[in-house]
Amino acid sequence: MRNLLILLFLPTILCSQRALIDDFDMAGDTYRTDYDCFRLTEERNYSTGSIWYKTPIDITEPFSIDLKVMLGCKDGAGADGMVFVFTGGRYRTGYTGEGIGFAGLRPSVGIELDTWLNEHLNDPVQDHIAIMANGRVGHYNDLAGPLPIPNIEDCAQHHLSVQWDPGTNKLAILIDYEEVIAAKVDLVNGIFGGQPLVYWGVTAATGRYNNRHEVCFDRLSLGPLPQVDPVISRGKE
Ligand SMILES: [Ca+2]
Ligand SMILES: [Ca+2]
Repeated sequence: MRNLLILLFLPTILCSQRALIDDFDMAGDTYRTDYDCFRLTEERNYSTGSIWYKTPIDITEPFSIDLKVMLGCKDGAGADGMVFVFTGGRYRTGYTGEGIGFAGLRPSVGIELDTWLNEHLNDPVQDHIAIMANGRVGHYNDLAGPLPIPNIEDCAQHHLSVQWDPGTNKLAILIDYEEVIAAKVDLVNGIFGGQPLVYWGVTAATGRYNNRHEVCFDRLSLGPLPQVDPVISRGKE
């Protein structure tokens, strides 16, 4: 009986793995904190940083990536935000300031958490989230959003989950365990030119204003997605 139970639970155990700190490369101003997270920027102007998982992931298979993000303690004067990125080529950090370390990366898909209003990019006044393609940070051809969210520069860690289902081409983003935005997109053919192996990571940047940006990785789960409550998805479907 005991062996049977072990066999039953084995697939679940095997398809979920805790991301280790040494599984990531750091770029730009990033450094590892003494509590095993990554600080991508300090409270310093014109800073940028990124981390990248060293092993590419196969986007023809379903997966979810869970992490915690901290976007600083300054609301009104805090900038610029963070972007979770899938990228095809050799990974690096994109442009600073309003580029949030994502601008200029191509081919790519970015899930932007933007905390600074740039009117010429069509940013909403509030902190906002958007799913964007190919390093374009202006909100003119977003895959989903931009969607205003409550102030996220609240000095607290927030759980972020990125879930990909190639069966339905749904890329869904959960903040603090609630789905807030989703896009229907053919990642393999529509974005990455038929290339199924892509790198993933997180970028952050400051400009004329700044904030402290940190990320801690929790878990990479390969295989069928966990069931989540059917919360209203306000992204483009
Ligand atoms: Ca912005
Ligand atoms: Ca804010």
